[in-house]
Amino acid sequence: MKPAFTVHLLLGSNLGDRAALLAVARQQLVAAIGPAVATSALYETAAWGREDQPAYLNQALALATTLAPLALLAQCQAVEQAAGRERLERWGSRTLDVDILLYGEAQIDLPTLIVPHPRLAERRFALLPLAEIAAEIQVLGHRCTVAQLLTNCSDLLPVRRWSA
Ligand code: X6L
Ligand code: MG
Ligand code: MG
Repeated sequence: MKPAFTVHLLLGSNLGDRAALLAVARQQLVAAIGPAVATSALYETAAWGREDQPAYLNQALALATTLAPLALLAQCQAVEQAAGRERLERWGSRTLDVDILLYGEAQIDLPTLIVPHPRLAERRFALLPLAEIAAEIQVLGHRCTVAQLLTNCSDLLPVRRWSA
């Protein structure tokens, strides 16, 4: 049997019916990638990078998978496409973004995929949902846990738990 890895993804949406888009994305990701191990709450988060944009809903998701990293990336991108994502401008608003934060304990450095996500430590919108489901995981390259990255994160943009 192929070994299964636990992968941690970050889902984000700031266009359309954000919560519905994330719910459909979760189902499609489980079908394409593997069973859910943990799911964080939804968080409403101020847009990073382009602060004139609508707020995001972000959510962290842990899945068990036997897919290799680039096959996993392809499935994440297919689910973004299914949500009607258009890449109009860098850092622009989007119906769905699916980012790979962690792939087991692997460090991956390919032209199209870097894991752990290189900007993870600077973004409260990713660290807070991830800490809810993976506080004690070690983040390679940083030599500390997700909880410690969150404690040390200087990002001040608002991130709060969201309910419909
Ligand atoms: C200077 C200028 C320093 C821009 C950093 C940071 C740009 C993050 C883009 C930056 C800069 C990004 C999400 C988001 C985006 C999301 C929230 C990005 C790419 N994705 N804001 N902004 N949630 N809250 O998922 O992350 S665009
Ligand atoms: Mg992103
Ligand atoms: Mg992305």
